[in-house]
Amino acid sequence: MNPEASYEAKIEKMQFMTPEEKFIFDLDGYIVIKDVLTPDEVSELNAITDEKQGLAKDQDGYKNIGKPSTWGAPFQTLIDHPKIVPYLIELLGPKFRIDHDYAIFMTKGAKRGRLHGGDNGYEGDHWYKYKDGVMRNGLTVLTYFTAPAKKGDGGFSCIPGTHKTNFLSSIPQEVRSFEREAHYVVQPEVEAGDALIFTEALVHGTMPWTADHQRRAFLYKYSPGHSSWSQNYYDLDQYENLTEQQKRIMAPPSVGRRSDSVALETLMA
Ligand SMILES: O=C(O)CCC(=O)C(=O)O
Repeated sequence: MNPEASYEAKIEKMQFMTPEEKFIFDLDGYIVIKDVLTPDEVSELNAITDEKQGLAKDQDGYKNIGKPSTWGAPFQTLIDHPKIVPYLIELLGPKFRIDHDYAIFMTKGAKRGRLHGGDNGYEGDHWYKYKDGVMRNGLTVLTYFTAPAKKGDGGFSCIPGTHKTNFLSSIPQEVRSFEREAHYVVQPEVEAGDALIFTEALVHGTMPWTADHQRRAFLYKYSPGHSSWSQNYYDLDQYENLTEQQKRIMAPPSVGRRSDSVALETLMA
């Protein structure tokens, strides 16, 4: 076969992220993508959320609910939202798969997870690599926001650049637990409709929520096609009208003859 005709050769020439976006992700280990969802999409997702979140156990203002992707078409679409797919291909490769998804809701005063993550060398799934112009990641999180997180509101926070740190074990415990503020811990600001992608190789966590409005974040987590963080794979029977592309993205991990998640014709359209 003419190697020029291969999928890899063709997509190598495509721009999935701008040079500046690649620079930012490589530098920081995360990137905020503005205005991924329209105001109408945000309203639709919030209306469904109002109904669904009542089912979850409230843990002192914190709720974690599994599989929002099963909450109907608007949430199913988030699996392969067209504005997000280019980032997934660039960061996880053409055979990326969805690993698991869940929602986080927090009300004022709610506290949760310490700073964690990072490529600690033994967990295996939290990694970031760069070679010859190509970035690749292990488990990678795409968070959609349907409520804003302004400066100081709390929620997602991280230590930019730690996906490449050589001093992971040197982060003080009181910084990890948010008991001591440190200038190198940041809480990225987002608006409703924005999305944020980060590699689990980045040190990250959940700052206490301080805003009057509820935090609403939907975490769709992806792996390269050959790996899985979760012990469980997607049950397609829980979904209606899945597209062939979504079925490929939801397939269990594999290596040999795995289909590309997004067909070349779709990319070139
Ligand atoms: O968005 C957040 O609150 C952080 C989520 C988190 O810690 C994770 O995905 O491992």
